[in-house]
Amino acid sequence: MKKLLIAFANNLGIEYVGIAPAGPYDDLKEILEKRMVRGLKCEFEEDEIKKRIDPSLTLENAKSVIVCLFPYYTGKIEMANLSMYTYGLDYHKIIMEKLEQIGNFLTSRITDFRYKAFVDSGPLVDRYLAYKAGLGFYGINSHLINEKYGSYVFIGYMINNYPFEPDLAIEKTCIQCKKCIQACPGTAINGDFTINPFRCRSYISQKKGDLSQEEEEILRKDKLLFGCDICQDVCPHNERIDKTNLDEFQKNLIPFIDCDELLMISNKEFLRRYKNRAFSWRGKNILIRNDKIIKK
Ligand code: B12
Ligand code: SF4
Ligand code: SF4
Repeated sequence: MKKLLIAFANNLGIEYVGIAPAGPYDDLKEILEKRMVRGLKCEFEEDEIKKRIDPSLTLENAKSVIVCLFPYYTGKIEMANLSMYTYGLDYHKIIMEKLEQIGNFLTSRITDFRYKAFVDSGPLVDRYLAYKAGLGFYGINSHLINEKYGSYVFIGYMINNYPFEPDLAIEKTCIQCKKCIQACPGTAINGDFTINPFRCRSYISQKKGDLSQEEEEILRKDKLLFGCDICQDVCPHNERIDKTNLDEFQKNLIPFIDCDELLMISNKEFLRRYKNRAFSWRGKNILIRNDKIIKK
């Protein structure tokens, strides 16, 4: 059955698919508890640690987790003022569609097959699952790095009730050159494979409300209006990587947004034009605010 799953996923263009065990994940519990004590948990994450380490609290009788990588590297675009992960159509939608196709396929093959699919906004910890499923290794910048596509990969997963044989984690880390630590505009990279989200420019660029002077200074250190790519740009593991093989992330790219144009249009019009883009989820005023701060 695992062979059939892999063949079906490959047919959808998903080259990297692996299986993580169904937990509970005691080693992750320790990481999350330490992080909580250090005040590093942010509001974009699931609150309850027990839900993050135990798939069976999300799907009763969970037996394994299918994990897939979705590369999105398109090559550097110099005039870009958006982060690379938002160039293409919203990855949440594209990935969910592919995971649902896998779900339908397995439902047709396995009696009483049940699953729940997630990308980004699910209860579990996506990078941890990809690591456990043998799809990559950790960087000091906290990214999950894949041998072929580097860290420019999204992660999607399906908690399910079929006991697929788990894969083995790759027992290595990045080469620890520390270039990401030196280049990070927010000095957010702690050096122990964790980051401080509140100093991360990506977090600040998505944070609503007024920014402190320090946050504004961090934002001003780069030109991107949304997100931050610096710790990936400088990473040697991203030097000779392949561009995405997925059609959906190769076409319809919007690497640049003109804030003068945004000032002229209503929120409704903004959503009409850009609601299928990951950079639009916090609204247009965040982008306009960031533009003003960066140009100050
Ligand atoms: C909250 C969140 C953020 C927050 C905080 C990020 C953070 N590092 O905590 C903010 C807004 C800052 C953010 C930014 C970005 N994010 Co984000 N984010 C998330 C989200 C929703 C939750 C992250 C989380 O749970 N963190 C908790 C910590 C404990 O887990 P972790 O981040 O995976 O950290 C791991 C390492 O620290 C490692 N670790 C810890 N201690 C140790 C010790 C040792 C020895 C070792 C080896 C490892 C190790 O284990 C942890 C568990 O996996 C995930 C999706 C999800 N639900 O998981 C996406 C996710 C992590 N983000 C993603 C992306 C693409 C980004 C950005 C690149 C976007 C951008 N260009 O601006 C940046 C990158 C910033 C960075 N350097 O991490 C991708 C990452 C894909 C990848 N290849 O790694 C994810 C997985 C979404 C997805 N499904 O594809 N993000
Ligand atoms: S995304 Fe930017 S601000 Fe965040 S850790 Fe990486 S380099 Fe630092
Ligand atoms: S830049 Fe160097 S230290 Fe940072 S993640 Fe890449 S290899 Fe590791």
